[in-house]
Amino acid sequence: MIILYHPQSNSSRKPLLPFSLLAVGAVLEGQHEYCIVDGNLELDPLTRLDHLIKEHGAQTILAVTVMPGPQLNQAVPICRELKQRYPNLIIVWGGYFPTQHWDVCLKVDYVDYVIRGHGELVFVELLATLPQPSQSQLSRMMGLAYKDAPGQPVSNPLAPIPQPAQLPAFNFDRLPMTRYVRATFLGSRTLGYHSSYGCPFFCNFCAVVNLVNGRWLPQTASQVAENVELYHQRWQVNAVEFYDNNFFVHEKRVAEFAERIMPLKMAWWGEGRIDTMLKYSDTTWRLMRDSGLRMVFMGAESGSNETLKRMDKGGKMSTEKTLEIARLMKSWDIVPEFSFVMGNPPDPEADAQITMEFVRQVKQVNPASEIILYLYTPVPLAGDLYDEAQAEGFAFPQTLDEWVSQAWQDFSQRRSRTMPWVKQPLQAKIIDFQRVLNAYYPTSTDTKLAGLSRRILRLASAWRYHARVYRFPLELRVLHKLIAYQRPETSGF
Ligand code: B12
Repeated sequence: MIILYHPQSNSSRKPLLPFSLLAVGAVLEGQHEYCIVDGNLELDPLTRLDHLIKEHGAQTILAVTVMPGPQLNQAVPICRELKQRYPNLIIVWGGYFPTQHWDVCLKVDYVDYVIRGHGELVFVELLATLPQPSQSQLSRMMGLAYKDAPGQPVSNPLAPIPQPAQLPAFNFDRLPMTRYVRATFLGSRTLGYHSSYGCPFFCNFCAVVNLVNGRWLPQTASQVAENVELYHQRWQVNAVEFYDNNFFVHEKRVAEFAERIMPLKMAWWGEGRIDTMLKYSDTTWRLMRDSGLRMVFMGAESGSNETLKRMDKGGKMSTEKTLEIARLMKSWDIVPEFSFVMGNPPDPEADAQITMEFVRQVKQVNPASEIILYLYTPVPLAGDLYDEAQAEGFAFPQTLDEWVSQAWQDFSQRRSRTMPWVKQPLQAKIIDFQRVLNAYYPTSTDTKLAGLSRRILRLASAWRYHARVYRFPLELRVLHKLIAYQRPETSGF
């Protein structure tokens, strides 16, 4: 029996479909007995896992998907406890966190193997050799990290990414689908979908590069449209959020998809690149709008062209392009959602200042633009920015216990206050700016925020916004609490 376990992501939000496990499960169908345990749906995941292991006995394999942040926080104590109770239980980790920090994961006795990258096929290969693979078998499995004979962590090179168009379809019957349908600003019955692997760019602040090394492999437009139609028919879904790192890479695929789903009258949302979408034809924009595209999340990243160059955004990004797409999307009535990475080394003060001013320009051009401000958070081996962060004294934890400490949980969720190159007053400045901006331009994604509350927030913040007096907006803090304002960056992916 293989138990595919998704630790709880975030207790404060409704559960989202665990696509990592749907993808892994799809290749097990018909070959292995398996079940999915989604920690987001369980009151007591440890007891549930324990029951399953007891029921299925010694041959059980626990395969866990782990993202940094809350998932890691739940995966560590649960795996540790289960290994103590069942020393012969084989535990395999996969997903973003172990892909990047495989060596740290393999230092503990409660993680036996790590699957790195898009590893569903490698996982099947590993299963064929369990429970006692030889070192030579292990050393040949691309995408596997394991312990060598003396017990030291070693990793093989990443496996080629499987072609999603040729992978078996997700088996949604493995999950209680209705529990994932939720109301969002897009529609009363929203579900997520994931239609492509990777991203063809090498932005050096992004963890996706470590997973796919610049490759992007999609499902076909008709596969995606068929699944959206299935959502619509079986679960009366009226809105879809695409979790793809970059849904809009291929214009023809997007246009064909839009055309195919047009009759369904759905609303949809996805993540894309500014420079890619600026090249789209009017015909594609019209198809996207008419098929229900409401909002596109895009990394604008910085208000400084110099920083953009250093981020390796492919050399094609500029602040002028951000303004251009803001204007263009206004004309199509599709909301741009821009994320910015603030406080980049080596001069985080100046960097943040320039970006804050730039955000104001974006709002002037298109006031409906959503703005998401993140603090620069290094990912391992990702170029100049990481090198500079290291030079300032940054180092990743060397143990899982340290990773689950409060300070590193904050780091993983991009709200750390202890990054060596970002000094406290700057952190506070960014938070204050965000507070004023969010009050003056309340997000449209918070469906509970009524017209009157929006007007109150705007009125209360107008003088600060106009006079650029962002410091200590205590009154806005109180207002945001009273109105239960939901910040867009905490509700995003
Ligand atoms: C949906 C999502 C979420 C959901 C959680 C998902 C859920 N079901 O509950 C929510 C919104 C809660 C979330 C939160 C966060 N997320 Co998130 N999230 C995503 C997103 C958009 C999609 C994930 C997905 O479904 N992928 C599709 C599947 C098919 O791919 P996959 O997960 O990589 O799985 C494949 C392989 O990794 C591997 N694999 C994965 N697990 C396993 C397990 C086994 C056993 C095996 C064999 C293989 C395997 O095989 C799978 C098939 O190929 C990704 C970006 C992306 N497109 O992947 C970001 C992403 C993973 N998130 C990210 C981050 C940073 C976060 C946060 C930590 C930060 C934040 N935004 O506050 C938070 C907190 C994390 C948490 N645990 O709560 C980053 C990770 C960066 C990093 N440094 O590693 C990503 C990459 C976004 C980004 N570009 O920055 N997230």
